[in-house]
Amino acid sequence: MNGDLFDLSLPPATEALDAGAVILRSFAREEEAPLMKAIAQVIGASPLRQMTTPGGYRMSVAMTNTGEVGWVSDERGYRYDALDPLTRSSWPAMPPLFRDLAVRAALQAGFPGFEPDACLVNRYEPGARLSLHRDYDERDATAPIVSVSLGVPARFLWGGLKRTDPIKRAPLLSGDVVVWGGPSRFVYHGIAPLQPGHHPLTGTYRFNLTFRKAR
Ligand code: MD3
Ligand code: FE
Repeated sequence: MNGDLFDLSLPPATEALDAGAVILRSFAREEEAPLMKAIAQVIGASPLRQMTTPGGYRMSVAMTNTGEVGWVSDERGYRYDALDPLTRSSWPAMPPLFRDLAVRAALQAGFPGFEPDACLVNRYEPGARLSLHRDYDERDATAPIVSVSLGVPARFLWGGLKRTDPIKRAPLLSGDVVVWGGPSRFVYHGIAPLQPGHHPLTGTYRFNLTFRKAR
């Protein structure tokens, strides 16, 4: 029983969500307000928009990008583009606050030297969802993807490398950061329809930032 009352050990800094997937609970907690302020600036330059899938569906998640390139979807397919098709200008530069957070999270998860060149900004309204998919439009398969959740909680779904693999579920709360690399880089994943909720910084919305090395 020695030490029970005097146990000052910290909770683990990293927790494995799956092989190669590391969850850093509350990693971005102290930066939520400045992150939301930077997101507002990004949206001011390149507005959120609901993109169309190659299959002709309008996505329920509204998106924009920051960085050298941005992820876009339209009737012609998915790709990374240096220009925002809406403004016909470059995407806004990645705020140093964004980049530093992503680089620190990747390092903590065992991926030193992460150099994100793209950050997809997703905004979920109540009912918005992201159906099961894989992210394979990025050129560098050795680089992880870093995701930052802000605002209303979401239910994250992920499976395996095959669409038919069993689906696991985990809540993603504001400030949580997940790093997906190695064997989990190409797993199927999605977000269940957002439940009504409220967060002091985002109102009824959930925001998600995903940092990628696309080129
Ligand atoms: C696992 N975004 O933008 S974040 C996406 O919350 C995307 O907006 C979701 O899936 C969101 O493509 C989920 C968690 C996440 C992001 C990328 C991954 C998990 C991933 C890439 C590979 C494997
Ligand atoms: Fe994804």
